[in-house]
Amino acid sequence: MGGKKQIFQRMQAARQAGRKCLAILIDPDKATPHHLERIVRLGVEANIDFFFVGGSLVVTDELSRCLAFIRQNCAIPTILFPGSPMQVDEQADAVLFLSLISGRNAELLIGQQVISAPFLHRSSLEVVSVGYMLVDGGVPTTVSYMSNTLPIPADKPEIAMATALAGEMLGLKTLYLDAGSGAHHPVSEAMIRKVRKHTTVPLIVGGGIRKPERAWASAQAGADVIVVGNAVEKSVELLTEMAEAVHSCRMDPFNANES
Ligand code: 1GP
Repeated sequence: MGGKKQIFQRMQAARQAGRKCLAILIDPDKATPHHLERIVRLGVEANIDFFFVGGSLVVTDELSRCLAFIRQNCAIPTILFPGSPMQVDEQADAVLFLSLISGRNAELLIGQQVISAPFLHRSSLEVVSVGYMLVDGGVPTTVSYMSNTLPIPADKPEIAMATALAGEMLGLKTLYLDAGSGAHHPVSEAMIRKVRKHTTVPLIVGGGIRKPERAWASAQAGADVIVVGNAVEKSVELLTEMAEAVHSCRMDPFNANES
């Protein structure tokens, strides 16, 4: 195990330096070859940090084609963001090994992980464990339906904080606050700030981030990795502005927990 691109170390180093990362989420079912070609080209130009690849419900076999294209055309690290244990492909550099700690569905807390662990152990993929927290984004998303769990209420930062703390205490290497793809409301700055203040591992934030200003504000509030999917799917040019916004944000690593 342990991919050559050392994804976790990159996230951790960015956090320690106060540098912010942009991850573009690609849903293989929606990415046409033309779209993919443009995303990869703009991603290279804008020097984005990661491609997340996956979806809650990947219904075609496009995953492999999508990963092969990215790999052949750029050196940007690709990270699987799997909606099910079936979405494992060694063409990626790493896999987010998600435990849905905001929910009480045992299958998604530990069940699916038990099924996929032996496969991942034998694979070349770097396994990055994630305390995955679904936050109410004002609309039922595919992931809330598919996971059959209740999201954390948007106006309860203290629940997110306690959940995140428990995740870190259990040894999960990263945390992910997700309002879900296509959320009406992204995770609030107050919630991001609260989680940031009480935890020390890299913090990933996504769901419903449509504007560069919002990406910047989420990074400024304490997110280390900003994830954008839908907005760039709809308008690829936005990728450049998103990267500028996220990369222009700096956080004093020594005072990061005070933000
Ligand atoms: C969803 O955080 C990601 O899991 C991205 O969401 O597609 O709304 O940007 P969007």
